[in-house]
Amino acid sequence: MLEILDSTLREGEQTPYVNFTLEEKVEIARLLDQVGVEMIEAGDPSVSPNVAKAIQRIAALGLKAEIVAHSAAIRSGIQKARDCGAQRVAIFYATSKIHLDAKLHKTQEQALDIIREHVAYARELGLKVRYTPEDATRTDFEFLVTVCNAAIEAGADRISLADTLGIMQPHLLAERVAALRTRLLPCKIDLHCHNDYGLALANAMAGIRAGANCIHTTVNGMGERTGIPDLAETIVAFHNLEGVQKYNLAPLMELAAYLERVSGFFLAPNKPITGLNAFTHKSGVHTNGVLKDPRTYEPFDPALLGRERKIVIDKYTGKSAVAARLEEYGIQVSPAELEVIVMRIKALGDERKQLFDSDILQIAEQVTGRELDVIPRSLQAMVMLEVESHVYTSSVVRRLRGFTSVRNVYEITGDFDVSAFVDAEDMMALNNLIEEIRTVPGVKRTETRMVLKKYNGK
Ligand code: HCA
Ligand code: CU
Repeated sequence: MLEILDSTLREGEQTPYVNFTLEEKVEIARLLDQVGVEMIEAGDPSVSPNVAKAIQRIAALGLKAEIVAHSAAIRSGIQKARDCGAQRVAIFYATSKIHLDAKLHKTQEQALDIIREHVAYARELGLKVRYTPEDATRTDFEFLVTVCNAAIEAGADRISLADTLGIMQPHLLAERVAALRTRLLPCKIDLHCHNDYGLALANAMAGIRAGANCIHTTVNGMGERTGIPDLAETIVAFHNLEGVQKYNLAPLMELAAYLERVSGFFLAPNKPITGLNAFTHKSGVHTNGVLKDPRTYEPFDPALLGRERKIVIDKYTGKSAVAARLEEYGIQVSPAELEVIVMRIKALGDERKQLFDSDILQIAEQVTGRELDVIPRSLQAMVMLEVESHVYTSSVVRRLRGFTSVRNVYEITGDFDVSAFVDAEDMMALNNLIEEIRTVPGVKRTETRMVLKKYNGK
């Protein structure tokens, strides 16, 4: 059964120009725990004191997920991992010839000793150990087997097959995993697949099929260069395509949005699962199909993620989509009117980059010759008021009801105490009205929201 280690806090913070605060890291860890990932890689404590502090805070939260600290094969790093309260240390040491020669200046024999020694040391400190042969996929296979078995003999119970440069293909990774399975001592195999060719998740899925146990992910696929598999894509792909339904999908959209906010690293609209356009349909053929039965052009129901489908109206649009959009506003048109409306939409769409609902409503109004009450004729606004704590809200409400341009007044909960719907002929009149409302005794502050469009109830 698939396991997930999420490394948003370690690999994800290695995204160019991304740094999280301590509080943000704690929030990310909490949300990941709600999703139910088996392991959270919380950072490498040798990077900085604040990274160490974050691991410590997260380890103390008592989450269900196992908390993993990353470390190079150095004693001080492994000690720090223990001091932070991590349950497991993930020790990485590169094994490919290019890394040994150019970066580490070590022979294979020296590397083997270093790996053995540090895995054993971590076990002495009472830590569970994952060993990562960095750049494993460019490592001589026989040496890879030797090194991993040495790490397992020294006490590692997990090996992370790191495709550090993202050079694998699904069939090749599957072959390697299957071969490792026959040659390695008992251990769990993690897959750490970088996405340099856009194959990270495909590679990881193939690896799981071939006998690996765990996929490393990050929220929004963050990480060095082009990152690693996205958490939401991984979970939804396994949920829908492989029947792995043990994770809680509910926090996934919130996690993606939260990470966008705190990282400044924004998703492309065409990003699968969490991207803006993932459930948006455009061409007449597609929208017509989707309106008749969403299964025609949707791989799965967007409600699975708490999302909604969207239909874009522009020159590609056909009659059924326009009729459906008008219907949303409670507007019925005859087939002949619809024909003309669509023609005009296509004409306008040819001239403009983007059409808005207000354009469509305006066209509908022109074609039908009927005044559509969804288009506000005068300015309408919602003025929200906060009332001084020592003043009776009802006394403010009474005063507001005396204004002729105030249509409805509501007492409400939340940051404001009262909300009033107001009409005004123009901007000046609205401005004057708000000024007047502000002079009502007991009104502490106001905030005004203008109505752009109105939907009538069924
Ligand atoms: C890196 C290390 C690593 C480690 C992966 C792992 C990689 O190069 O920054 O420990 O599973 O990609 O090899 O992220
Ligand atoms: Cu990596």
